[in-house]
Amino acid sequence: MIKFDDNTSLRFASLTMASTMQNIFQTAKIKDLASDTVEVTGKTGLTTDHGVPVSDTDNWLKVTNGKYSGPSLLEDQIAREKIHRFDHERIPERVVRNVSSPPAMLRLLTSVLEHRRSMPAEALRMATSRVFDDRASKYTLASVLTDPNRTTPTFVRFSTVQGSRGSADTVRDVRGFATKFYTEEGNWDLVGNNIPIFFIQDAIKFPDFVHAVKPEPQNEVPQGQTAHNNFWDFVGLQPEASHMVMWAMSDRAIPRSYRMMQGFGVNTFTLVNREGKRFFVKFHWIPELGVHSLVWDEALKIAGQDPDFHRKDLEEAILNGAPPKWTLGIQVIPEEREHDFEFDILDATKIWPEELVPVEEIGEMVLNRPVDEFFPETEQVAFCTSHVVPGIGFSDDPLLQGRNFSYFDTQLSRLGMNWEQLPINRPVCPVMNHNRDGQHQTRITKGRVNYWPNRFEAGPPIPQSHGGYVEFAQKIQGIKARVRGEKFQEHYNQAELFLNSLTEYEKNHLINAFSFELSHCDDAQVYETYTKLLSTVSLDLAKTVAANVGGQINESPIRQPHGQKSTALSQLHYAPKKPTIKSRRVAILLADGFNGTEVSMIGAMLKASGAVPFLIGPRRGKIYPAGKEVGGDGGVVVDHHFEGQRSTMFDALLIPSGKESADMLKASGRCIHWVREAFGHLKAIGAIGEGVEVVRRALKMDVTQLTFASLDDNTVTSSYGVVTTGSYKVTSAAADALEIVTG
Ligand code: HDE
Repeated sequence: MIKFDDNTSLRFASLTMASTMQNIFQTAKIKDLASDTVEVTGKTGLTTDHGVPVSDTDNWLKVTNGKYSGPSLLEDQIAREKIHRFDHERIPERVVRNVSSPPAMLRLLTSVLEHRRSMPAEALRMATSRVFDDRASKYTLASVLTDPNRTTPTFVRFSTVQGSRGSADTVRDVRGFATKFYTEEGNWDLVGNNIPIFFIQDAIKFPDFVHAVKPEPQNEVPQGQTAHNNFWDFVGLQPEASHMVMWAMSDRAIPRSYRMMQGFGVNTFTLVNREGKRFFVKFHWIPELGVHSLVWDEALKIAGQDPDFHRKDLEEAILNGAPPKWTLGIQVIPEEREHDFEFDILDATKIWPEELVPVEEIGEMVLNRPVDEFFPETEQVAFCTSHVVPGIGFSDDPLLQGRNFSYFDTQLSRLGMNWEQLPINRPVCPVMNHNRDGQHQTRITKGRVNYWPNRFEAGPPIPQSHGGYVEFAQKIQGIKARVRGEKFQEHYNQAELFLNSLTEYEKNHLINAFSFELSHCDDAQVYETYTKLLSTVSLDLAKTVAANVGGQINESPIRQPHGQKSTALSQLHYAPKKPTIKSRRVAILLADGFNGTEVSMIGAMLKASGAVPFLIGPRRGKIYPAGKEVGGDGGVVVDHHFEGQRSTMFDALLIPSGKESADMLKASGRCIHWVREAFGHLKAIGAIGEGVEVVRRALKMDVTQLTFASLDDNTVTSSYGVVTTGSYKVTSAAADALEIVTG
């Protein structure tokens, strides 16, 4: 950490503050980043990059006669430095995955979490991770997966794939779920997705796939979606993509939140235990809040209304004391069982059905700290699948083998040489080797040698007995050829398995997604080829989609359906064990004359249960409860105007009692639209007293036979998610009701 003497001038005040803040950093990575962290405050004085105080930031040095400006001088090193820095602010975008979350640190295990809410804000900067116990030690010697007494700081970056930087969050797309664990044995990067499989089997196809999915070369459209000729052309001619296309057209591709999606390492990795025995492994992240999605109409609207929805959602939850949490699971297959399955366990277009290989839960992580600055952290973080630690290794999965080359390679063009030394990328454990020099070398290594062996015995290799990484001695035999394994040739069974495992409404969403996307293709050859291919997955599905989009089917598909299901494929399987409204956004719609006591009690109750209530009114300013004079004392300041936020931004809607308020809401077209839209998007709706009439007015146009569930007769469930009561009486019942309908 930089130290300054007592005479430090004003300009160093913030640096010194950052230095004292170090005391509150508790994890190794936070401490490490602290040495590069400064804070800009009102007291901060400006300096050049080389530390010279700057007295004028507004006027380039000129030759002047006092009256006219005169020519600017090249001599002005302050101006030139400022422009030079500006000229080089941008770095190349990632070739894929440009829309990303403000990532965060995380930790594993609950014990600390329960104390977290009462901690001061700074405590949120602590990020640690732990496993439950040493149950995974039968599979691996990796301490990060087996040592319950250790905490591991971790960095997470969520992303979309198709769109360029700045495109909307809620588009239909696969989400990236990339984690970097700063372990005591070096960095381990688990670079995953929210879908357990991938479009292709062999890394050599990746550039073709990415070219096809990205905006088309002749006009650079579309942005943020796969609904175009080239994508469907490619996947129609590449049957190995069939399974992944089913997932991409399902609700998984429009998550409600990054906090409510699973994560998967996708590729098959290996674990090695202390006895030298090897296992194949797939990694899973299971969200505490369950797996939830938007409905398509909602996703489309949010993309326009709040394109940064997912990133803001993540930050809001962390800052509101509801840090998202995932359980870490592993599926493990011992080496000798590698060939026991119908599919090849090294084929990344296949899942390992949980009925065959159960998920073992070994730890958890909590994402509890947003980054301080986007660029140096989120943008400069560089993940590499090749970053593994002792006890974790690779398999011959041909997608993984290629990824191991690609990530390392891509960082060079994005970040330049020595990118591992950037603060967000460097490990917390010591780094010492004889690699030297190159652009952006920041490490200064003392001593006379930069080679091994040397006469000082400085920087020797670390033997396996002392923790050195040793590759598993895998037996290999064969010929050199461009091939894939035999079982890699089957592409449809698991696509059908996925379809069979969905609920009816999930299937309907899938049909609508196919219909939307293929309708956007204007080349008949493209959509006809795809609907024909779909016949092999499911004739029924193909018929429905083909009828919608004008495609063709194959009446005699090349495969007999197997009819099997796997329970863990429907999102319903991941509903939280106990429904919760924690971190859910609840809009309370009100106008002058609302029931003040009721609203303040409900607001308090919602906050107590971890939800985030928002007051929405006809004006952003004070709104007055019944009995208070408008413009006088005692109003409440609402959070948003009806127009400023839409129902799409919220999970639930509540309309309190109060005659005047309800009359106003009933007469407002915008409010009626709020209720109707919330209903159409399957949001929970609650109404009290006169507020019930607002809901009835809004919904009678849609639903003639709608029967609301009413709290008055203790009925709290409704297939429509609408709950009403004559008056606000029992707060706990209301809480339960909201909890049920929102959960
Ligand atoms: Fe990536 N992928 N990928 N990928 N990928 C990149 O690396 C690549 C694949 C994934 O937040 C790039 O740093 C190849 C599967 C994520 O910074 C690049 C292949 C999965 C991220 C790259 C794949 C992923 C990337 C671009 C086929 C799920 C964002 C920028 C063999 C398990 C990481 C970068 C972040 C990013 C290559 C397939 C996940 C070019 C060659 C499968 C989450 O290196």
